[in-house]
Amino acid sequence: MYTGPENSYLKQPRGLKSWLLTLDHKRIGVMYLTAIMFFFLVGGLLAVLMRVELSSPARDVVSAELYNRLFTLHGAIMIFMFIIPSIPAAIGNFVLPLMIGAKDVAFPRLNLASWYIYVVGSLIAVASILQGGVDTGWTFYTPYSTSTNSAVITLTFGAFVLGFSSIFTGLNFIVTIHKMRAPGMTWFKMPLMVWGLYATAIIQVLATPVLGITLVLLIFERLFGIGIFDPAMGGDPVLYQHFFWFYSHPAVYIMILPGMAIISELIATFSHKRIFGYKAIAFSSLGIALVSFLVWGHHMFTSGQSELAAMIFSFLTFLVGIPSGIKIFNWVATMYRGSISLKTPMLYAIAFLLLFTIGGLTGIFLGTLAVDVHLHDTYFIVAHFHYVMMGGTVMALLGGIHYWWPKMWGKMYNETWGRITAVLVFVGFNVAFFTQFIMGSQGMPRRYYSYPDQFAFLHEVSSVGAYILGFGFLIMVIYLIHSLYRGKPAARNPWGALTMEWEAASPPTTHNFDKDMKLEHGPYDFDRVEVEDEEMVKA
Ligand code: HEM
Ligand SMILES: [Cu+2]
Repeated sequence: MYTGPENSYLKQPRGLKSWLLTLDHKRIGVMYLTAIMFFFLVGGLLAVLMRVELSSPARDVVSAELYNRLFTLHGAIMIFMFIIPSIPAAIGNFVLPLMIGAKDVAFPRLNLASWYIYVVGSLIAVASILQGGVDTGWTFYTPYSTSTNSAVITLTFGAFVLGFSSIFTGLNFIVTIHKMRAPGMTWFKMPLMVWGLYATAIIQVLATPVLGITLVLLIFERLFGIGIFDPAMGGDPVLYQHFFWFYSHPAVYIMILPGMAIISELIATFSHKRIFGYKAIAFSSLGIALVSFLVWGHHMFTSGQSELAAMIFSFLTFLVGIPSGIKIFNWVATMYRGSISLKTPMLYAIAFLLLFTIGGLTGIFLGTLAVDVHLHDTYFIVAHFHYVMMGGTVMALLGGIHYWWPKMWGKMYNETWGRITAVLVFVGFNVAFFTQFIMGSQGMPRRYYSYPDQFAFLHEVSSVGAYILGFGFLIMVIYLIHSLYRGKPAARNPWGALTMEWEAASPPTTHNFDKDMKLEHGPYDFDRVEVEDEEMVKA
């Protein structure tokens, strides 16, 4: 299928075995990308099935028990197997060494091991389906998760294994960023993508072990009745929630920070302008990483925690808005008076700005103690986190996939179809999820397969939105795969960008660059450097 140069990393060395045993970060990135897109498809199909059920108030296609299993599996797959590894492990693996002018990551064998651990963890998690699935929700709250007879142990053990993959990727990236930068690339000459991956890696390494321990405790509680979450034995079920959210709140930043990292690159390149407030963006990533450890109690306002604790958590939650707001402000300021080119990746970046802002601001509503008591466990929550995770991270991921597609495969995708699809995805997404803010504020609870007639109209609209979204993804799959066979050969630097990965061939050779790299200009010096844009077409 692929007809690029013989010496590209895609062709050398040849054979399936050379892929399965590869130590090349680019190949590992491509293998991750394939795997996460597969799970995105599976998770997406489960979502569509739920939306079919929800398109009318009555019971249509699935039973209550099956519905519970669907949203649990959808949530677990989307979180643990899709979005957490998506940008860092798939895109990050591919671009990080290229962006810092290195030949590979610091520990290539550990990198390959991470991929295998990911595959094994995913297989274990998916095996829970064979045992009849899990009905607890992806959060596995006690006491229900210790008493239900569904396959909790298998799914949580899978998530436990997946955690190691994430930890090792984080460790690898931290060392790579410290040790492998090309001469001249000081910390403040790094692309902002690298800062974002660095902040993410810190959370991956510090928070993920907490989830690992929590899940092991849950498994032990089920197997041996150790009593840690069981009040009858002196334990406390709410303790589980503390442990879980101590990881899972920072984890939402494992999901969003790399998305923000991509957005910085897209906005600078397609505004053709020096990024506004480089240091502020870099430090706000670290700021978000730090504050993310202090706010987990906002998931527990209704759990009976003390009022003082709730007030403090509420206040700390507002603080997260500051570094996030700084980023949004700086991106908009970068676009201001830039020479903006509305290529597909930039359309996704703009979608991110709009949708993440809605997701983030509704997060502030939810962080407000009194408001959250009303909105807790309603569709407002479902809408909020889909705006952040899908409107934020998935939009950034799609932008990143299109942006680095020419580098990854040496082929250009069809720009017209790219733009049409970006609009479809944007419209479908909003129709599917904005409706849920309204339903949520009117009291529609989450995790129900059937509901009162008053919500019928909005649910139906929401389902139509999901179908539009699904249709958009279908077109995307078609034109992306088509591009591999028929796409125009990509130039070295098709977007006229200044970061180092664009100095490598498209696709790069096995060792990335044909010379030893040295930093010659900053990543956003558009005002100083004339870029050789081999195919800079005006939009
Ligand atoms: C492809 C479009 C998507 C659609 C149509 C969709 C739809 C849904 C639906 C219908 C629910 C169940 C709501 C309920 O009954 O409470 C749900 C829950 C959830 N979704 Fe999605 N979703 C999509 C994408 C995503 C993505 C990309 C992510 C994360 C990366 C995600 C993460 C979750 C999570 C964590 C839950 C909660 C599961 C639980 O309550 O345990 N979804 N989604
Ligand atoms: Cu949180």
